Amino acid sequence: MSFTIESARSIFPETEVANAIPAIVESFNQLSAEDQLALLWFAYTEMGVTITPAAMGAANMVFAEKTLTQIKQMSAREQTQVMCDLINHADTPICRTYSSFGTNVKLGFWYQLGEWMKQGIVAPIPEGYKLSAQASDVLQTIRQLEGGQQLTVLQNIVVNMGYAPTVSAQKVKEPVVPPKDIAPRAKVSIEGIDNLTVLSYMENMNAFDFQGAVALFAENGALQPPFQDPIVGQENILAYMREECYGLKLIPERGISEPAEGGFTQVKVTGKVQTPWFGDSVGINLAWRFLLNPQGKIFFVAIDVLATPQELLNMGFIQ
Ligand code: 45D
Repeated sequence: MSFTIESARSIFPETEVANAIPAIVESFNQLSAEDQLALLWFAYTEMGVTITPAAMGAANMVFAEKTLTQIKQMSAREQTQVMCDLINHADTPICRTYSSFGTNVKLGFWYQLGEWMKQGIVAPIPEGYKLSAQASDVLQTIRQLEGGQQLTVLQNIVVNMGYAPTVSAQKVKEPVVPPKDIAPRAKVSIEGIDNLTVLSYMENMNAFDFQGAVALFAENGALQPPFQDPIVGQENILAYMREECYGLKLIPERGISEPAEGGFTQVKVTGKVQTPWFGDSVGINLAWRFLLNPQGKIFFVAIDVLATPQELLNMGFIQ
């Protein structure tokens, strides 16, 4: 019997994933737009982590400049309306434009609005705004998450705003910026792992050498980001990496490698990832679950946000 992508998804089934995240996003989405806007404001300003302004350089903010200028020139009422429209997935030109942005441009867009809200250039959350009881509950649950999981919630919410008429709405492809400064290559070592494919994967990702990283995949291999369906095929994975992975720093710590059926090898690595938005002030605890084919190519890799820091040590041994 050989693996399919579907069956590969359940390797290392004892891995405990932070399922609180999609659950929170789900209850967040049930709230009124005003509550969502205010809750995000409270969560974001309370987090106390500051965005590295350098990250704005990494995002291709030119795509959002026209829309941002347009919003800046609106009346306070119109500005609030635009923000509620984005939350409500309304069919407006701005919501359509927003949906065409890549993840980092969406984050940069809200970062800019947030700065303008602080400066009074964009309508702030009304002073003394009182969240509904449900919204207070959601905020309380977010407060109890660890920093990396809070960021994942915010990112998830921001990515899903706007209006995309069909699933395959044409994305404005972020131009393939020739590898910015290809980060200097550094050797990676992972306790318990000497598999060259896995080590090169980490090294290539950290060097933003996405061609190199994708060449490690089987032609029909797949990469499954946290809480998403697998992205299948080298070409799709490359496009995804170019859009989402500049500036990420992968910090694998330890792992386990074992034979699987049909000559495949399964490798689980745990560690952290840092996002360019927050630099080394926040690490997200992750697992990479690799399934390598008999030729040593990546048939499947899942990236999971871990439920607890203890999961960093969970290699699946019977305790
Ligand atoms: O609505 O190996 C206001 C892959 C109020 C690739 C606001 C990976 C109003 C393969 C405050 C203005 C990528 C899968 C909003 C690895 C309002 C691979 C603003 C994993 C919204 C390792 C809010 C990488 C703002 C991972 C500005 C897991 C919020 C990366 C900003 C994870 C939030 C990265 C920001 C994460 C969140 C980044 C900047 C979780 C950034 C999160």
